[in-house]
Amino acid sequence: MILYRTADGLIVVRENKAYLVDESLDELVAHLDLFALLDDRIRGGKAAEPVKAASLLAPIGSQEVWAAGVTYLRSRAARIAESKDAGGGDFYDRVYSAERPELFFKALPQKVVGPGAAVGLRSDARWSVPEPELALLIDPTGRVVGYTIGNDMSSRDIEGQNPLYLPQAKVYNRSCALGPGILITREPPAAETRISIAIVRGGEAVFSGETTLAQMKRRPQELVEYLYRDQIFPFGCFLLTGTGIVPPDSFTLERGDIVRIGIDGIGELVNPVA
Ligand code: DO4
Ligand code: MG
Repeated sequence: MILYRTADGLIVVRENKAYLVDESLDELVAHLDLFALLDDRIRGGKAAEPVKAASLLAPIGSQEVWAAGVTYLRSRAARIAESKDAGGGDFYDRVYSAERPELFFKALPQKVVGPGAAVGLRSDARWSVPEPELALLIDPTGRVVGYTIGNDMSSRDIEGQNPLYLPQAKVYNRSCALGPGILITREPPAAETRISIAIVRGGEAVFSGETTLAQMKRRPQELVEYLYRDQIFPFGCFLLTGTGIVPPDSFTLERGDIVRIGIDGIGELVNPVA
């Protein structure tokens, strides 16, 4: 089942039928068994109007958004290359195989955009890329209760100048997109689940790429264990799990581009670049 946040409230969709949900996303995430609660709503509920794409909002309440980095070989290689003049390459190599993963704070809800809304470029960046990532929805007890699509927008020239500039390269207005909805399931997505991206400029794809979850170096639960060490998340949180697709170094996003990210079983997140 997929949970959508819309201008008319929360809607859960199963087998193409939509059902209104009265609780807020914060209440749902704090529930002991979210899957069972929504299953119950569907069984006892009356089908509502289908979800309208234009009414979709970012599927987030009060959750913080965190992100993991260098969890795919492709990201490791891209980061080593972009930071070699700054001497940062060694850090990325080491974190790829270290026991402790790279985790960084990405966004508060007000910085997150939803489906159809514009993602942003930093005005002082010259080399910007989207990062298509599987996003976990984790409840306050540390259980992964859902999955959505995340775009970890990144300024590669700023990050590459000095790894200590990472927060500036990663956290700015409209630097994170989530959506279109949250897959609520008790089964983790299969290793062969595909993540794909197409960047469209003037009606033509100027970059496209694809990977699978099988390429991810770390298990989601391993990332969650580190994130929840000595931190409490009363409303749960989202965790982006890292990118396995990086465009060639000659590529930078431009205003007006359209970023389309698909993940099997979840849907497609589409955002223009502003
Ligand atoms: O270390 C920099 C960021 C890495 C990242 O965002 C990723 O691998 O997805
Ligand atoms: Mg990333």
